[in-house]
Amino acid sequence: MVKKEDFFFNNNALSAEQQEEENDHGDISRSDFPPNFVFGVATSAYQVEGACDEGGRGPCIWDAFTHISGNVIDGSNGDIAVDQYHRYKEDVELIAKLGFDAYRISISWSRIFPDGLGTKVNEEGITYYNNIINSLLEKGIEPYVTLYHWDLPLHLHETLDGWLNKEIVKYFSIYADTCFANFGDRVKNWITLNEPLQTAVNGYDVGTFAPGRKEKPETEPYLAAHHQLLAHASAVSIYKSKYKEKQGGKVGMTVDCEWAEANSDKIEDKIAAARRIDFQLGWYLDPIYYGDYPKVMREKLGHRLPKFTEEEKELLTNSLDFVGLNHYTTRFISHVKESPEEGDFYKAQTMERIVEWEGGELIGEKAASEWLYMVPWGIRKVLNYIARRYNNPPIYVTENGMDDEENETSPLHEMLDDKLRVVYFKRYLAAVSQAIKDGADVRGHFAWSLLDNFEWAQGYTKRFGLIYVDYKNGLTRHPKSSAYWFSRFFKGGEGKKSKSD
Ligand code: GBH
Repeated sequence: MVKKEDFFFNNNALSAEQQEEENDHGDISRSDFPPNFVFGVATSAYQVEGACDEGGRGPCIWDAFTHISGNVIDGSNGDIAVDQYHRYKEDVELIAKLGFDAYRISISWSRIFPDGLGTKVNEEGITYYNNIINSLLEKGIEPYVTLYHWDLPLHLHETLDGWLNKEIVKYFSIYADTCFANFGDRVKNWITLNEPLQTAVNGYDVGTFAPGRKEKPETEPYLAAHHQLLAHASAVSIYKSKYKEKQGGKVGMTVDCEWAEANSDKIEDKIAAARRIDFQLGWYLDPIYYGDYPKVMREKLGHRLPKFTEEEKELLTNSLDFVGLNHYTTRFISHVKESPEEGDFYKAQTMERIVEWEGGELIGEKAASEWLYMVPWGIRKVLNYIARRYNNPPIYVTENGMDDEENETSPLHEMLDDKLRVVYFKRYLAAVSQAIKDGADVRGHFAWSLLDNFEWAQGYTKRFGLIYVDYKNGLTRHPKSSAYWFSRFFKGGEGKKSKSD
């Protein structure tokens, strides 16, 4: 167990309480970041667009998954979501008013190719993304575009088993090529995949996300991960050979990582924490930076882990202009023989995730989601880890944020007064600025999320937005205190603690 006081002393870091005190004197401000540092907000297509059968969009695996009862806690789905498809102008307007530099969206693959096969482009889909990209640029907001944020065209799942079939690499490549060709004159920052780990583990091991497979947990997650990596590498090679010179953009991939801190000084706990990081980041970044999966994964998984050919290794090498990092929370890790968690991926890690300091105090304040605790020092550690382990690549924090519980009985003004979210961002941003001072090449931070939206298996029960969406009153948008905090922060000086904070 980790003793809190010792931990902060040994790590030369401020605890939440110390940070609070510090905040009373001088707050985090815009000038703590380099002038060209990018501040953005993020969403993803399935979570916000809605219009599921408009504009020629084909069905995706999340349409099918959400319509099976029991898969989403409140029985909801993204059919309408928060209707960004029809309200993008209003949303862009809000982003501009608040003063963000960038907006990270994702493209719905089945809006571009309704059956995923890449034979016939759906022009209405192209028009929609042209419209949103153009309105962003008109307002001086830089689009950051993710190609795949979990919404695989359903037809590819039904006919090819989706990510389990190597053929998917070909279809993803055609799709990526089409996006670069149509939008690349204006989009300069691309992200191929969002959190391939979650697709592999939740989609093909524990089955809590679409396509909900859990039949062959000992092999399928590793295959799904493998094909995602190959799809990424192929898309990047297309960008490099056909578009990079002319368009001059950059392509990254977004990985997710909870920081893993050893639960004691025991060597086996330290090894377990390192292993935990290898299973998250190493799974995707080691093949790109070192040509193969981490040694510990090869040892633990044996023949269940697919192998790369020499040619594939070549394609993967140097396939990232930047690392996108989604980071929300941190755990203490201790070594155990048998993982208490469901899922082959967790069993293979022989570790237990712990959320308490010695003495029983929580690792950080709990948000609404079961898995989310506010632990600002974790983001500094994970950023420094990436810098050290992967030769200091440019990093964008492509998601970071926390959620409130939906509460139908709370009055609107209470839901808009999201004090804890303001504290979360102040502390996490302070930790990001420390990581930059430590030497990590962090280029930007995107708050998750612009709006309350469809939170996957949690439906609409969790609210991650800087902007409240009134689901009962015509999906109207209402900026929360955190949105106004950001806007003062951008103007400089006014991020300082004021009486209203
Ligand atoms: C991101 O995933 C997603 O990219 C984004 O779409 C999403 O809205 C956002 O986070 C907020 O969740 O219930 O214990 O099985 C973050 C990684 C993956 C963390 C799923 C929580 C479920 C944990 N998330 N995971 S559990």
